[in-house]
Amino acid sequence: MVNEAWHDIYKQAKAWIYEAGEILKTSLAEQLDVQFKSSHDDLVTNMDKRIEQFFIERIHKHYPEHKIVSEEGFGDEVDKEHGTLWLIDPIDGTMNFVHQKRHFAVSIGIYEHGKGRIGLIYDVMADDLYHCLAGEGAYLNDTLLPSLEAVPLNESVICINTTWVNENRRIDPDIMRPIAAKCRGTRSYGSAAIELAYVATGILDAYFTMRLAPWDYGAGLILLNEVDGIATRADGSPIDLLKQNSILAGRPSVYHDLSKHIESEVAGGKHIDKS
Ligand code: 2AM
Ligand code: CA
Repeated sequence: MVNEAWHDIYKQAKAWIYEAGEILKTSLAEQLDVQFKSSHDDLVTNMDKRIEQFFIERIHKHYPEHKIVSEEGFGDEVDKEHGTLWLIDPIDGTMNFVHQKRHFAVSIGIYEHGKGRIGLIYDVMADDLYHCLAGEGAYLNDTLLPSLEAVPLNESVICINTTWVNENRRIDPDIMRPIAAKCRGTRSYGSAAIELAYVATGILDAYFTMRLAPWDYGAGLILLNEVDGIATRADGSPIDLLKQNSILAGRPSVYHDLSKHIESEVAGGKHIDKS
């Protein structure tokens, strides 16, 4: 596809994401219908479904040849990274949407034959749009984001969440404890998309999580790549765009520090889930 066509899609997707944000904002004053999915902490609302349908209807109408993979399952069956693919999370941070009424985002990553082209993460309540068209710089609203520079580990703020202390541990907690002790601080915001956007802007220095789905990280990876950040699975292998993955992402210096630490702990016999 020629660059002009990508500019049109970029403009259109931004307009839709702002429109979706308005619908979400308005909905906070209304009664939400909240349901459990796989467990008590896995929530879905009528709004997740409504916003997903909002995008699917528009994308199918405007770009009938494009495919969609989205969280609530109204998208397409996709098993190969070919063609133009939209990875959509209508609400990333649904628990925040329900409980905090802030720190939730609409996340859209658009790929062509597996290559990231457009990344959009809209933090609705902050009215912050993190966006990029690959090769043309990443932005927070109208501000160009600089390339990520080196930061020492002991001055870094790292985003981690409880997936490493949960009962069915996917990582040996002994791998994580020294990291938490060596960095300056840890944070957890409850929306992977916002957390990846924070890494892209440099207000977080790295992000480490044991399980994310394509719609959670689809946009974040494209933004991060645009500012020379690095993202892989926890064991350093490439992220499979159509599967659940662990994610280790960061500015290069901190990414490499964490990666080396994990690698040496695993070589010493500590357990890490390969996903
Ligand atoms: P969600 O709100 O769209 O479900 C919370 O730390 C982050 O992890 C959120 O981005 C959340 O996305 C995501 N998340 C929660 N449970 C998950 C699961 N079972 N698999 C993948 N991602 C999950
Ligand atoms: Ca979601």
